[in-house]
Amino acid sequence: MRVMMILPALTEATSPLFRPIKYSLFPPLGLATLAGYLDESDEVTLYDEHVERIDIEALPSPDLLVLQPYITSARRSYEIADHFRARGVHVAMGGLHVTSLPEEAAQHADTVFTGPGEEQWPLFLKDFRDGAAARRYDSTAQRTLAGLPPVRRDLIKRHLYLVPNSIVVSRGCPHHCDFCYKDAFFEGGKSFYTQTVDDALSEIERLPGRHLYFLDDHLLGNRRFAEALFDGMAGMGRLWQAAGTVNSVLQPGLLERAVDAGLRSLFVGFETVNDANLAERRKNQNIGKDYGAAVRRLHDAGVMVNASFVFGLDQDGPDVFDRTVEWAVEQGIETATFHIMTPYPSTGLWKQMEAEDHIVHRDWDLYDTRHVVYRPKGMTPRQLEDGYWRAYRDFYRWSNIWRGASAQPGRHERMRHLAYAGGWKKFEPAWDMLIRSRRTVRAMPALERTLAAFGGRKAA
Ligand code: B12
Ligand code: SF4
Repeated sequence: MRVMMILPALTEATSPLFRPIKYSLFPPLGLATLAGYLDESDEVTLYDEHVERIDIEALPSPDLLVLQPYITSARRSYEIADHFRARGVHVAMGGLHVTSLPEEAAQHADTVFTGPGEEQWPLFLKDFRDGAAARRYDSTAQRTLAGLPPVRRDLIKRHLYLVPNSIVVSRGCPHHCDFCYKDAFFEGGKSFYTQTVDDALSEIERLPGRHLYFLDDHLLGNRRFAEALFDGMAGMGRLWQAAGTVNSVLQPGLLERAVDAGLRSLFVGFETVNDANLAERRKNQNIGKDYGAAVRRLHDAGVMVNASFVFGLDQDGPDVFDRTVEWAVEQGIETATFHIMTPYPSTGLWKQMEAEDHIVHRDWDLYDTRHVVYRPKGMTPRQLEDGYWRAYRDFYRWSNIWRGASAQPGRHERMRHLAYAGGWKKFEPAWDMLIRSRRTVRAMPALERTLAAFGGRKAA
């Protein structure tokens, strides 16, 4: 059987003019995971439009086309799907956006899947080979990562990515923030589960080099699993980055074990400096937590912080941008990611906004967390978009990078701050040249050196 898999990209990612480095960071792990279920005799090709151009007219017709649309790439995904269906190709679609809006996706696909793919995808493959594929497969309660075949990393064009060693060892998250994709995606079954520690360690061992990036929503979410994983990784000489909550950082002992296993930077969802927003958005695990203490704990352990913030929550007024940037700079946070609150279809936030008639349009292209797609309560849409862009500009001003560096506890940490924060945002044009040279992976040694030279816990 000839199978073609495509991760379509939103328009900006394929722009001939300028492509932000973020699109060249991570390979398409979801599709490479599904490819693991194919037979050895199947012929499979995997394209990622974030890093390569595809001319759909020129591509041959496979027996099966597999597409994974995100909300912002839904339009492009449907365009590709319609093209291949017109040629008589069977098109299968699944993933986050399809799970949010299966009826919409079904207008462009022969088969749609809701929820994680591991359970229904093998059933579909059997049905498809038997000539009896159904129109829709819904993931049910029996979710597990046990027996997961190895991710088909041989299909990933490693040289096109800055972080080819991306890895996921769990699915979902134990929390229930109502703006997050998670509860809607995992509805009807378990919403947080992990691989066995042995399987996760084997997957890590298969990856060359030192650097790893865990894309798990919350790698520290199951303490027992996380501790066993970190103990297994200690001594491997890995340097890695991951995501975790404020709460998990403050837990005694866990962070230290992660650092001893090679943790060097953590993506943390602070979301808002307005405490009143947290309860409204069910971000319960952050309520009453000392954000400053979490940052200090990370810095003292030699871990850089990538802080994530959302603007436009109900309690936010026009002062929220300056307050957030000021707080982040004062704390010496190395990198920050800002978002305009975006109600993804079928989340709790979406349902609330629909009921209040606050959603202003359904142009999914603009659901990219940089546009205002709803009527905010505490400011105008214009103030919100302008404030969002200003926050980025202000946070990454050299004067603020210097101020952030001087908030660091020691000389080493200050150097690291300058190397990382400066390198990340200030050299976007250099990143762009590297992407165009189609050798993005060449930047990896520099990233490894930065993480190795400046990170880690001082001996007790
Ligand atoms: C890595 C990542 C990226 C990477 C690239 C994506 C990539 N290469 O896969 C980059 C940095 C480019 C990126 C960008 C953006 N991202 Co992003 N990203 C992620 C992240 C952290 C991990 C994705 C991943 O690898 N998951 C692990 C794999 C194993 O899971 P998976 O891909 O979902 O695949 C499984 C299932 O979905 C399903 N499945 C998927 N496809 C199919 C197809 C079939 C046929 C079947 C049967 C099953 C199936 O089976 C797979 C195995 O279980 C997720 C968070 C998350 N936990 O998923 C956010 C996430 C997907 N991103 C999100 C967003 C909002 C964005 C941006 C808009 C952010 C921005 N402001 O720029 C952009 C735009 C993306 C676009 N292309 O349009 C949202 C998506 C919301 C939505 N409803 O679509 C998420 C969920 C983050 C969040 N919590 O809000 N992202
Ligand atoms: S902690 Fe993060 S991943 Fe978990 S539900 Fe909240 S936003 Fe989603």
